[in-house]
Order: sequence, then C-alpha cells, then structure tokens
Amino acid sequence: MSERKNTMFNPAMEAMSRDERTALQSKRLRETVRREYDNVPVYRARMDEIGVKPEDIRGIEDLKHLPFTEKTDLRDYFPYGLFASPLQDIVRIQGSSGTTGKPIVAGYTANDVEVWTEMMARTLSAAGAGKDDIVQVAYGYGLFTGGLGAHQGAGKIGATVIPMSSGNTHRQLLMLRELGTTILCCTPSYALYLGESLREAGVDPKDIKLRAGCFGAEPWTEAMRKRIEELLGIDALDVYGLTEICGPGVAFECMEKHGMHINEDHVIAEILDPVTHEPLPCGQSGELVFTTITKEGMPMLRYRTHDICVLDDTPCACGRTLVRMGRITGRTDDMLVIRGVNVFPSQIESVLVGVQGVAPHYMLVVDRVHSTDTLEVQVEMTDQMFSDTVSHIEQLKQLIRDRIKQVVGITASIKLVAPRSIPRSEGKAKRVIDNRKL
Ligand code: DLL
Repeated sequence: MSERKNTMFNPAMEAMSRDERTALQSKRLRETVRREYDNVPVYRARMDEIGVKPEDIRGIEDLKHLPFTEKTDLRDYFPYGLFASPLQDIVRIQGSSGTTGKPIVAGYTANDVEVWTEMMARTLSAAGAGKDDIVQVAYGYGLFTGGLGAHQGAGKIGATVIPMSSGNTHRQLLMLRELGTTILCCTPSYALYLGESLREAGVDPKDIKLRAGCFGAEPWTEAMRKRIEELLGIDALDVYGLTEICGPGVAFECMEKHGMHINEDHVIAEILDPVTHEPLPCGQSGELVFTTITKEGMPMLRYRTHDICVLDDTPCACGRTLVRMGRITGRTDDMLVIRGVNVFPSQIESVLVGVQGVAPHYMLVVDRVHSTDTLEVQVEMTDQMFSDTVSHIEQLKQLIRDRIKQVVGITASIKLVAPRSIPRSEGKAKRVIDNRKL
C-alpha cells in the first residue's frame, strides 16, 4: 500500500475553522435562497405557500424553515423547470435514471463545472494523487457523472488521464499494466472484479504500479475494502455523490479511511429523522439531505437523498475540518443500485404492465456473481401464455428484456414462471430479494 500521505488540494477551504465555515455557509445560503426565489417559480411558490421570504433565512440555523426537494420534483419539472440560470449560461447537462424511466437531468454553468471539478480534485488529492500520477477512469462516461467527474478532477491536479470508461475488463487490465496506472477510479464492485481477474491472470499486485483507488456510486463495506486492497495491493477509498448535487466528489475519504469528508463550503448536509423529518444531531443515523450553496445552474434546497448514514464532526487526523459522513447503510425508499445504475422496482413494474401474456406479479432477484451485479426478473405468465409454444415464450422473454433495457438501462435475465407461483403478500408486497453479500 501507498507510503504517500494525502495532500489537501485547497487547505484554506478544507481546513477552515468551524466558525469561519459557518459564516461562509450562512452567507452562501442567503445568496442561494435569494437566487432560487427570484429565478425558479416552483421554489418561489413553495416558499410563499409556507410564508417564508428570502430575508427570513439569515444563516444556517434557519435552514429548517426551507421546503424540501425530492427526486420526483426533478421528474415533474423535467427538463428545465428547476434551472436557476438561463439556458445560454448552461454549459453541460448530466443525468441519471429517475423513477419512471424518464431520466432526471442536471444543468451546470461554467462555474458549476469548475466547482465540481475542484471537488474531484480534492477527492483525488486525498488519495495522494498529483501530477506524477496516471489515473485510469473506468467509470462510465456520458450522462452518468462518474466518468467525466473523475476525468475533470484528474485533469485539474495535472495527472495523466486514461479515459477508459467502463467495461472491457481485458483491455482495462492491459492498459493498467502496460501504461503503469497508479490511481484507479471505478465502482467498488468493478474494482473487485478487476482485482480478481488480475489474480486469475497470474499477476502479482507487486508487479503493477497501482497505489490507490477512488471507488463509489454504490454501497460497499469494510469487508469489500479489505478484499480490494489485498487483491490490488492498494489503498481503497470511498467517494460519494449524486447527479442532483453535482456528481462524484460531494464527499470523499482521506487516507484515515474513517468516513467521507463532505465539501461543506459547497453543500450543507443535514441528517433527518426518517419518520418525523426533524434534523438529528451528529452521531445519529438518518436520511442525508443536501442544500447546495454555490451552484448556479440548478441549486437544490434541502434535497432528500433517501440515503441513510451518520455524520461525524469529531476531528480527523488528516487535518481537514470538513464533517464526515459514514458509509451509506441503506435507503428510505426502494431504490436499488445495480452495476452503478439506479433502479426502482416501479420502473420494472411499468414495463411489465404494458406486456401482454404476463401478470403484474413479479420478483426482482439481485445477486453478485464474480463481483458483477446481476438482476433476474421473475414474472408470472398468464394461464393462456403458460400453455403456449416454447418459441412464443422465448419471444416474450426477449421483448421484456429489451423493454427493461430501454427503460432502466441495464440488461436483466428474464425468468417466466407459472401462474400464481410468486408468493402473495398481505401487507406491503416484497418485490426484491437482494442476495448480494457486500
Ligand atoms: O452515482 C455519482 C457518483 C459517481 C458517485 C461515481 C461516486 C462515484 P447517481 O447515479 O445520481 O450518482 O446515483 C446517486 O448512488 O444517492 C447513492 O444511493 C448511491 N451512491 C453514490 N455513491 C455512493 C457511495 C452517482 N460511495 C446514488 N456509497 C446515491 C453508497 C453511493 N452509495
């Protein structure tokens, strides 16, 4: 593992005193609220409805008076309804899957891209990366924020970037070995797979130059960290983010490996009681909520991530004063993250109800085979289809597979089962069996 300690990309912001940061956050919050109220009719209407004016928000202590934002808002006001800047000033659109297959999109001004880039520069610096490094980006490029986010950050610290994008494991390993990659950016499950494949190819981690990795976009565990570190001989660090806020880099781990520092000069984090929605103190587990305080294109007030974690404001040995978030331990909704893609059971359901020959009784079985997530969709055939020919049944499977791919963006295996064979439930239907042992 690496001998190099983490370096701070922007010590003035990362190690600022708590009081100074609170003052900075309060000032930026006031500006953001004013911007939202003046430029986004949805926010103005919501604030008017609850009787809150921008001047009522004097500092972060008033955050609790602001309305929440939900993922459904991004869908309802798709595509530009939540933008606070004119389209001429938007230089980038990124996106991810929403609850119905309609993507959700986020717009960035040039300054927003710059801020996001710095967040990823901080992330990579905390992993000890600098201009002497070769950063292999194996997150997907495109609307998904992983690839471009890591790419931009690596460029900012002056490293050499290899924009591999995801997939093609053989090629990834070839480049990693031949080009002497030192820093790897991808999902933790893919890092594990790359590690296992490397071992299968008979390569000793001592013979590669890899030192560290910034892994995120899906939940993982300490056990997985240990395994990745052993297989690849590296420091494996967690990175968190979401499209609605900017993308990867909202929070990042340092070499202390003790939670992810949240870039609090750009976002304010709150933890809410999942039932009462009242803010909870540090150390208590609840739903993570973010308010952006520097974003221009699509600022977010109290965005409910539905991710569950704990905040930790005890001092970190790295010297950063940024509060840390623990690993994501669950979600308050039913969103699954499969191969880094956000999947809602309701999306699959919307596909199935539109297909003749199947009943809307289904079960999603998620597993992890050779470090890769798999999704099997079990769905009941109608009585009529059950007695149909094998070739018709195969066609039906193909149709469902194609539609799921279109709507959700991932390939699932389809298992058509006999009528009435999926267990019925009297309460909330159990639609998901997640066998992944993280
Ligand atoms: O996953 C952004 C990202 C890219 C983060 C690369 C890290 C690295 P979305 O596709 O919008 O954005 O998905 C966001 O993914 O609400 C979490 O549920 C989950 N997630 C992201 N990072 C982590 C992590 C990107 N480190 C959703 N641990 C979030 C656990 C994570 N879950």
